[in-house]
Amino acid sequence: MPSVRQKGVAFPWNLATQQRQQQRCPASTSSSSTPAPGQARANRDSGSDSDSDSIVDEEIPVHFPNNNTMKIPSLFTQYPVVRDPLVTPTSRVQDETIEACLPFLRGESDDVTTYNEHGVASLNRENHLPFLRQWLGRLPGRLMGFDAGRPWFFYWCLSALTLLGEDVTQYRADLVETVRYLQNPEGGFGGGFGHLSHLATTYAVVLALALVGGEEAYDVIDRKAMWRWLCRLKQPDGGFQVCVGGEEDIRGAYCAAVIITLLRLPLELTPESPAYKEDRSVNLFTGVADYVRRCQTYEGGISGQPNAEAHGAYAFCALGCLAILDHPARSIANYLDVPRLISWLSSRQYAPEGGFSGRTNKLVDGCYSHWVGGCFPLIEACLNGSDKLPPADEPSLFSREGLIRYILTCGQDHGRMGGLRDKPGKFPDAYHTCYVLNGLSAAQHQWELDPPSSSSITTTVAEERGNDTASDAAALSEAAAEAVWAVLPYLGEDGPQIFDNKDRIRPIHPVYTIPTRSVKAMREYYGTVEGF
Ligand code: FPP
Ligand code: ZN
Ligand code: K
Repeated sequence: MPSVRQKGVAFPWNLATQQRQQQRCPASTSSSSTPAPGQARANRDSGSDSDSDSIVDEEIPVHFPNNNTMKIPSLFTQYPVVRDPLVTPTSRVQDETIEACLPFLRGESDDVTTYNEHGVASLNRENHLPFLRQWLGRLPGRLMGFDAGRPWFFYWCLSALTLLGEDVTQYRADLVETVRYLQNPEGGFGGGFGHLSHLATTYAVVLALALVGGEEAYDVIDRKAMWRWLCRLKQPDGGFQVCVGGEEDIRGAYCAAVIITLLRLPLELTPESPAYKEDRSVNLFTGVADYVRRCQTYEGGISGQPNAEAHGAYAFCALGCLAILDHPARSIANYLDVPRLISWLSSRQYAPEGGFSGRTNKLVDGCYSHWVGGCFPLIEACLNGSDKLPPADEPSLFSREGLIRYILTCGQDHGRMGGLRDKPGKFPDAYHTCYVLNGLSAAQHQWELDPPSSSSITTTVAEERGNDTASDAAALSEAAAEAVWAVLPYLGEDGPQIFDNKDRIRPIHPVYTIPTRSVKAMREYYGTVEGF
């Protein structure tokens, strides 16, 4: 057995792990019972203090007592080979997280009823569905604290149900009657009845209405008031406040861009806008891309505001926003340092967990399956359409296998409760159910966006006039919204499909995070309504 102890340098973490594992697995030293799956795994239980030289697990597949061999690459079953030996509170919680995930990843968790031959659990669809439906019903009084975020529950649940293949048009009438009273006459939707309009809750309402679809849903939105309200939120530095007088951040910019293009609002500013200029040289999209650019940090990731800490949730907002303003091959390539962003995004994926963290030195969490995982289709569209950047030379820029393993083993409640979650030990909730499924969908599909056509009028216009007038900006974003994102199931060039076919969920639009047909139907409707 090879030893990694050379010239007096030891790797104490593996020793600690091994000792912890021995403590946790008394069965390995007793001959009384059949070992649980994985306990017969080579090397793992054989260590003793006298055997402390053999402290790195060998790459041996996990063997099972029933002669069934689960094919789990050792990358996902053991501690990373290279680690910083400095112990800090951060490294401790990281190790605790690995310990909590390993039984799930190794095919050993008693919570999981069925593991397939790849050591992957099946999607607990039959319990996720009622879990989601319950959050769309009447909620008990103790949940009153969520009042300010009610629209989020509509979007999270309707979106997750849609990903699972449910027809959500049955919720249309109830949704319309509920959100009608969240809308303010001065534009936008608040979280609860009588609440101030907020960009996040308005974004959630608009997406929820798009998901249920239909004229009744589209007609509930007062688009003219919405446009006036957005003009008041637009700031001279290019960004958007999230509510009148509130904070300005990149969520605001992304939510505004989504709302403007789904509702096909004009880009001209009202004189009430803090960004208004008499010469009309400023519109709703002026300076947005530059605002996003200022949010890229020294780490390569994106922060919520210029000069703050990079976080995965903001990376998605940044890329989504740029992909709305123009074709990602131009907007992302022109405004962000793409290689450094890819490096930062890649660093968010951890082994052995396989899932993503939201920021440097923090823990894996299922919701980043979307916030970080959802960045990759946009990055790929950028690379493949750009002649300034090299094409993505890998079939995938992240380990889809790792993400799928994390989601299906660690990221779901495997029991009757259903729902998806942050990590083992955490309770599932509607937010995580939505975004973990979004991430699963991103990992299971592959997107192709037509490259920008260099001969198109919009490109010429953008290059010649610097994309400053409202009509130029409108032409570019119009083309971006109409561009066809072709989707294929990702079959994997790096091995067999590790999940069961029945667990493939629906694809969603990589920018708008709702099905492409919902984006189309809503935009088509507002394109045909008389006047504005
Ligand atoms: C840190 O939480 C989280 C953030 C700084 C950003 C949260 C923002 C979003 C999830 C989405 C915003 C997007 C829209 C479209 C409204 P934490 O410290 O609890 O988590 P961490 O340890 O994983 O960073
Ligand atoms: Zn989370
Ligand atoms: K390219």
